[in-house]
Amino acid sequence: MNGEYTIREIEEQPKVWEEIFRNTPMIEEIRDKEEIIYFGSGTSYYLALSLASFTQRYTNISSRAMPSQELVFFSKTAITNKPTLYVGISRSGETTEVVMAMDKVRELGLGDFLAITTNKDSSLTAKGKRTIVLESAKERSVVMTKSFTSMLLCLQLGILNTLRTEDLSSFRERLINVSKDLFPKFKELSSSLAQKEQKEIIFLGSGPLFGIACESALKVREMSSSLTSAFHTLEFRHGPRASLTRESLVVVLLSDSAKEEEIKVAEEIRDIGAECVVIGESLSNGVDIKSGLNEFLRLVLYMPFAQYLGYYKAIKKGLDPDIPLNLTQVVKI
Ligand code: F1P
Repeated sequence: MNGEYTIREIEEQPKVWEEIFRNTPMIEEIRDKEEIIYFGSGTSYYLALSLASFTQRYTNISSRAMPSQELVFFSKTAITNKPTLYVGISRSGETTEVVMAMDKVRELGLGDFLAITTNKDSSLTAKGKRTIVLESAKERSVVMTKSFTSMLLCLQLGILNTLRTEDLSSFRERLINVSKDLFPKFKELSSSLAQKEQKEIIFLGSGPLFGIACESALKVREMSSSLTSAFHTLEFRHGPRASLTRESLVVVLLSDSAKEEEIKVAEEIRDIGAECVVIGESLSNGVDIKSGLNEFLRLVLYMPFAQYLGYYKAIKKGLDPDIPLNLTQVVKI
């Protein structure tokens, strides 16, 4: 059956998340740092975007995300002489640019080097000073689903565990309990939306949700070869909305900090006649996640919507989500 690995990996996420809560790492490397730079490629870069926003919010340390290629080819625009923690993110641990970037920062950078992967015998594992390996997040599919949310959650928990500022057991309880209803809710909504023809599918997100919006757009694009894009929510007014038609689907991933303005953007989109789905917390008109978690802690809960949408759209188009067109599981140049 088409997509059997992908659907299984999507639905295994809460189980892997539970295991990560049971084995939460410490990330002592953040101590005494003036900069934290997360780097990865594709999905792993989008993970870095959300994680950098979360990290600066909780640690007050300047935190940035960049595509691995920028560290390799434009290292002078990224590396400073400040004490820095470099974190390489890679499901396979074999993406050429990520391995090259880790080499580069070790050669040029000051500070510490951490890696996270699902592949314990990878080249990245060999290059990092310390590597967090999440074998339970290993995937058969080309596209990243549980590996994305698991590596994101693991690094979030590692930072919270090191700071000792959050009650991780209540975080775990809320995340796992809400997943029981949320996954079926997203599955039903996404499978119904997937039956419609959309000219374009756009995801909007602010703050830590911009990385989630980018990853959501990539998931649907990769699995179903659909035209998708992602923007910061209010940025959508500054030009990108020009392409909206009745065949457009726009998904607004609501934050807490900009919620009121983001809802106005959604209303403007509906006024133009495009379909608009709003996903957030404490919502009357939209999909209410009902986690009781803030915009930084509930990040992984937004992902099943786009993962299911990509899966069902691929099936509708007669494609196999496990083997997306033009893609390989590991990108080596
Ligand atoms: C990540 C990546 C994904 C892409 C596809 C192939 O590589 O390039 O971004 O969507 O799944 O793998 P990595 O995390 O293994 O470095």
